[in-house]
Amino acid sequence: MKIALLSGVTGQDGSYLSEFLLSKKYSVHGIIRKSSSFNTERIDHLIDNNNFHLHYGDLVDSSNLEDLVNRIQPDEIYNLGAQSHVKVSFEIPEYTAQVDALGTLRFLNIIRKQRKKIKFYQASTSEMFGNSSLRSQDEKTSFHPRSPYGIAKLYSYWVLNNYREAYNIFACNGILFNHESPRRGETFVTKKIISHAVKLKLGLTKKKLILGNLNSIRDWGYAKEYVTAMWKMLQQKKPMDYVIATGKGTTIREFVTKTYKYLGFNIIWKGKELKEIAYDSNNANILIKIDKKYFRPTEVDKLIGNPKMAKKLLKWKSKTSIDDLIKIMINEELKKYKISE
Ligand code: NAP
Ligand code: F7E
Repeated sequence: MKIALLSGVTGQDGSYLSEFLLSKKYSVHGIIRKSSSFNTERIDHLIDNNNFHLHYGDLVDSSNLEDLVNRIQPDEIYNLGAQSHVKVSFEIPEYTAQVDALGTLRFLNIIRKQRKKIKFYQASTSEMFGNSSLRSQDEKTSFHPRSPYGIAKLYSYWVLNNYREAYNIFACNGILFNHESPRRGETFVTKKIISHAVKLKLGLTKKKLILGNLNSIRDWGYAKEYVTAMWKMLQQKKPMDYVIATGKGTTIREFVTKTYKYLGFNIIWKGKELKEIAYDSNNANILIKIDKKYFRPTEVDKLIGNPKMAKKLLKWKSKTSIDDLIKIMINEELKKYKISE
């Protein structure tokens, strides 16, 4: 039986990857942080599985990580733990670097010192590309990160490359573009829009949805599919870095329009920049407004990935369209209130 150790097991990707690895008959060990409130909602359904084990730990604590690797003796480590919010990284840049940059170095040093045959997956990100003038980004595109988050992740990308070359460690960067699901954190834009629109539809709120920059373009895929690519990378003969994306871009404005339309609202956009609003064509009620507090000091305007290499070498391809992803997220949200479309 193969053994996997995951950081970030309580997060969106950690929960899907755990399910996937358990289905492949792995023994799955997840690192959870001590929290003053419950943080295991996404993995509660796995806790009774005999092959699923949780351990307290933190990416800022080297001795803890070393102890876990020694005790568990994993075949594969998936480093998914991170302060993963781009806007928050402007407010806590030093902590973001501690976790997102040095956390990776800590794991790589443990592998270097102790057991070189452990395979290592690093959760890299399209945010490393920042503002790229290219139509789409692939493994050869140069980096220009635009946030402390993107910069911390770029450190991890490079240190992994260096350790792979210097010490022959089997390590891969999965350069994943945005991926969403019903398990997405509430403060990311897709989940924020869908949670609000569903409450509005059910008459549970009368409040307006307040958003930031509507013009940015993101390449949104389905998280459940993306975690399979992580595993595939570690099953190849040679360790490499791969872009994982759908290849299609959508603006935040288009995402809002699609979501509201699926729920039966016809919204009309009016005005520009901070004065832009969206109103309901049936009754002229204003549904969406803009507030500059949701803008970032530096924005990444457009990210669209080119997943050609993953398709060729990993035989991996995104299957869920943006419209289907919205439907999946809305229907799960409705289920919370025991209603489905
Ligand atoms: P997420 O839902 O925000 O989950 C982050 C996980 O990291 C949580 O389990 C969190 O624990 C844990 N964590 C935070 N700080 C930690 C620390 N100091 N020590 C140990 N664990 C810590 O993120 P996700 O969407 O699943 O993303 C997974 C990874 O992929 C992250 O590294 C993210 O940066 C990267 N990524 C995500 C996307 C995307 O679109 N989702 C795209 C590219 C890359 P708590 O539950 O206790 O907070
Ligand atoms: O923002 C705009 C915002 O926070 C997407 C993380 O998983 O993917 C994620 O980072 C866009 C940005 O995701 C609001 O300005 C407008 O242009 O959902 P987000 P992100 O920043 O793309 C990458 C690949 C990761 O690696 C990260 O870990 O939406 N936007 N209005 C807003 N964003 C938020 N959060 N809230 C708003 O109200």
